[in-house]
Amino acid sequence: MRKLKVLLVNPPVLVPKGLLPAFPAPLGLAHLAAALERFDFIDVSIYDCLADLSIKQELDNGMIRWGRGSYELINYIAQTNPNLLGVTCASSDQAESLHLVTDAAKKVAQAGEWNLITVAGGPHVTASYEDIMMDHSIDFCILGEGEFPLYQLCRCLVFGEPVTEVQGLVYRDYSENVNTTPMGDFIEDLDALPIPAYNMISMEKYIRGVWYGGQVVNLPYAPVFISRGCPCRCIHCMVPKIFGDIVRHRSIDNVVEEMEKLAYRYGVREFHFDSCHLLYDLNRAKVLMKRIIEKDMNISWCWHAATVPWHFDDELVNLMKRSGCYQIWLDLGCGDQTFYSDVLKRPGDLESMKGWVKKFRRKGIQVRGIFQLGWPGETRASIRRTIKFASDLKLDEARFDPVLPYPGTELFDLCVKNGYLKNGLELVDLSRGSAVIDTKMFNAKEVDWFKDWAETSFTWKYLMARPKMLLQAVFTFPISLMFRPRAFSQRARDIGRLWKERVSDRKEEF
Ligand code: B12
Ligand code: SF4
Repeated sequence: MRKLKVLLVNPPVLVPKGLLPAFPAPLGLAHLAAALERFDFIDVSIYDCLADLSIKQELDNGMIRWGRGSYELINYIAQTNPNLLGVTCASSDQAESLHLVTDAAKKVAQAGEWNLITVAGGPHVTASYEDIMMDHSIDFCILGEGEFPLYQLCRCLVFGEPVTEVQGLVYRDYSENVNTTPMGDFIEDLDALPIPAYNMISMEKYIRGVWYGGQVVNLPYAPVFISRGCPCRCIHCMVPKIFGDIVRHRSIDNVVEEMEKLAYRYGVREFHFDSCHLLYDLNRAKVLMKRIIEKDMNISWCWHAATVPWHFDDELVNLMKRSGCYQIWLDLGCGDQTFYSDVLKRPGDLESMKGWVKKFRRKGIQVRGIFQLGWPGETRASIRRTIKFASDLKLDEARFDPVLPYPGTELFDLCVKNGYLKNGLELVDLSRGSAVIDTKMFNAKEVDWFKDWAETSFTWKYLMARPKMLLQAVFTFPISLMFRPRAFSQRARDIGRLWKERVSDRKEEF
């Protein structure tokens, strides 16, 4: 039987000049490859453009493209002659790289006169497939969870089955109209999925944390997924669109088996749980932690996506510590309960977090906070409440980011509907770290200013609550000044603004 050659591509990444790329393993592709590998009629491999970050290209728009580009892709595709090329697009700010890959691929295939089918998938594709299909170098888009539809599409190409049977497929009909087939059921039993094909990506580099911006205390590290889907409706998130609105968990045995394999094969000593749902079901979480302790796995782990304050209890905090947890990231978005529940539509009680942060920190688990500023409908008062809340939480660190509307989210639709993206939105601007939304209350520039203000204000309160560190800062400040005059003038300006803001705050009535 003829085998279908499938090449899955992890595209190069665009990063603003001056910043280093921080891109972790392409888990989506590793999942897809593992799922396809099981079928005799498919020969699947992954081409990871990020396997070589010594290749860089400076672009006119102030971005650097890191990783293998068109030239390397063209050579590789010409040598391997795949029948189907699948490209992932993890986030919308990287859309340009998706088109770069499919464009290069189609050109080689046309020159070599062989028929190459290109398929795009991933979060951005699920969000913006109509725009994506305007590019004729892309034949199909697959929406949401990709394992089953991609397998179905491979069957169509080999056995001549009709593509209209493939679930969640976007295709052009004979009149060039773009059509979509209904998305089918999600994979109910996640244990039925094989362990991701780590052997097909540059795992040795990813686990060393070389391209990862987060903190790792115990290299090598690896991310592990415990669930898919979410019943919540947070306005900034499109997870329910990708994986559905019911949480599907992997069994604890299955999760632990993957962790053990990663530890055995790659010497992984630290695990990152990047799912909002690690503590969604308290009992399951406890069983996982007990298992790690019983097996004496001797690992460290952190929870990166604590977007929602699910219920905690004292036993859980103990188990977290004993099983190796050293850090959690609380990505709460804002610190104003009414705004948090009514506008951001997030579940949970923010006030309860104060006590829990204390308990986590007492146990030696660091708590970092991430907040976003400039939500539509947010007022100066709610921003101030967020900053106060962040300080009151007594976090180890807080980060304040501008709110960014990613296509596919309710937030994006809201911004478009109300004309909050006044200057239009270049997708690449979502990666620059600056605000892009002009709400009724503030323009994007003001939001960037609030971000500086929030950071300065938090640092100030943080130091005031820690006299030892304040003293240290007073001594090291003059020295750091000599080396970082620009940083100093920036901070001095922030403090000036902060002072002005405090004065004008008193005059304001909310
Ligand atoms: C872990 C995570 C991160 C990690 C690692 C990201 C990574 N690239 O691996 C970190 C913290 C670094 C991160 C950063 C960011 N992230 Co993030 N992240 C996630 C998270 C929680 C899981 C991603 C993951 O590994 N999923 C597991 C794999 C198996 O799923 P998957 O990649 O989606 O692949 C499946 C399908 O999408 C599909 N598929 C994927 N590729 C392909 C290709 C083909 C050909 C086919 C057919 C199918 C297909 O099939 C796969 C298997 O079912 C998701 C939310 C979520 N739960 O999915 C957000 C998410 C992907 N992130 C998001 C965003 C916005 C970002 C940031 C831009 C945030 C920021 N402002 O900095 C950055 C950008 C980083 C980047 N360019 O990748 C958004 C993307 C939304 C959008 N429209 O762009 C998501 C969806 C969360 C949200 N808010 O809705 N992120
Ligand atoms: S942010 Fe987390 S809790 Fe909210 S919808 Fe997304 S996955 Fe669900």
